[in-house]
Amino acid sequence: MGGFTLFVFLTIFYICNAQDCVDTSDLCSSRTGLCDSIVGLQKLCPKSCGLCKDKLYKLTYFDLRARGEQIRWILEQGDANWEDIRIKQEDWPAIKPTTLTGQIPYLEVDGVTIAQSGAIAMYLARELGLSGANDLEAAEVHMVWETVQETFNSAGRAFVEQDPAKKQVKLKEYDDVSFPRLMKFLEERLENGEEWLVGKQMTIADIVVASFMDSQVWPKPLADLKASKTVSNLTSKVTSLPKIKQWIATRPVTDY
Ligand SMILES: N[C@@H](CCC(=O)N[C@@H](CS)C(=O)NCC(=O)O)C(=O)O
Repeated sequence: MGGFTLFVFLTIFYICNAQDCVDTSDLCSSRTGLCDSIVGLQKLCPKSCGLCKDKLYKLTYFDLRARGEQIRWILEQGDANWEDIRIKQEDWPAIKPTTLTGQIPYLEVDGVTIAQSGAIAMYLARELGLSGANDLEAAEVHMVWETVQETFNSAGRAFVEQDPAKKQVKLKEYDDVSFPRLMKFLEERLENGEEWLVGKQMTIADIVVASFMDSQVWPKPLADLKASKTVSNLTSKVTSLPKIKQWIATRPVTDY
């Protein structure tokens, strides 16, 4: 090994293994920047190279899985230091006007609040080393995320509809269009025996799909969700990851 290579290796080794957590956010961001600038380092030692372990992420959502659960899984899988803030439905009207967009989830980190679940998911994916190997893979990850979200939104529209006739129309749209479209899209990505949805490693694309399948027992019965062997296998693989498995076993129990 040449001297320079050895130097780079030792530097990376030091950064990855440094135990002294410095929780000054400026320093953390600059060190994260250093890590990002060395090709592949984020993959070797995600979570800001182990230097910013105490960075705290606060996630606020209802006491439900629904739209918040995928973000909780990302935080768990990324081994993040995070707080699970759950708002009671009856408290929401008073809190709503104080939020950025009048909606949840939102994430607070380093004094900044981020609304919109897509923005939160993509930000955490980058922070925690779960966004793919390069920008192109990150775009593919985002594509999967949006496709799942459209299906989630279609189910949501049917769920909240009060008028029985309109509800049937919305359920039919979910059954005939949204859900099959998602399954076809996912099955095609996995059809050549691909291990993960994007690239050669697990990303939040796999997490969001597994979380959707795990939570989405309405309006589809579980049997329908399991009809696709490839998607069902992927879901099992993600839900068997030790950190996610542990989260599922210990998380608050909610109806949906
Ligand atoms: N586009 C937003 C949608 C957020 C959203 O619809 N949140 C719902 C809960 S799942 C909400 O805040 N509902 C309460 C309200 O709108 O007052 C996102 O992806 O975060």
